[in-house]
Amino acid sequence: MVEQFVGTWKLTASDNFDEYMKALGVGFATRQMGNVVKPNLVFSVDDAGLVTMRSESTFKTKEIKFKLNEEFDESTADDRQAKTIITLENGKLVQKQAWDGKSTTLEREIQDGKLTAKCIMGDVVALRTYEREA
Ligand code: ACD
Repeated sequence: MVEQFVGTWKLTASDNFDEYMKALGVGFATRQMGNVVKPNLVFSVDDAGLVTMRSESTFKTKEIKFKLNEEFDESTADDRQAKTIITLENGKLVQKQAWDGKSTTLEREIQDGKLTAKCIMGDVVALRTYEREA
């Protein structure tokens, strides 16, 4: 159920994210920002099943609106123009982005009340942990 993600989450831990950004091809200056910024992640869902996922930070705020299983155009925080599709697999929200013949997957799930985002690019995996805002 996508409802379990609804609410406001704040980043509390980030592991190997620099390597993930390098694998994406993100340049130095943007990586410096990516490494220090602690975004809030805000999920909501409306009656029609339209999901809004917003990543808010002092560096950049990005919002996507999507329906599960329906491809859409996404402009990412590091300015990739991707074709994205998000599915729900065993409670895991799986976001697949494709651009320039490449692809990456972001898997978000709730574990022990925390939201984890596993960022996968080839054999590089980063793990980011979010906790509910008090
Ligand atoms: C997450 C991971 C989201 C990963 C998104 C893009 C990765 C590539 C580069 C990011 C560079 C800088 C910004 C990093 C975080 C700021 C987020 C603000 C807007 C999205 O979901 O944790």
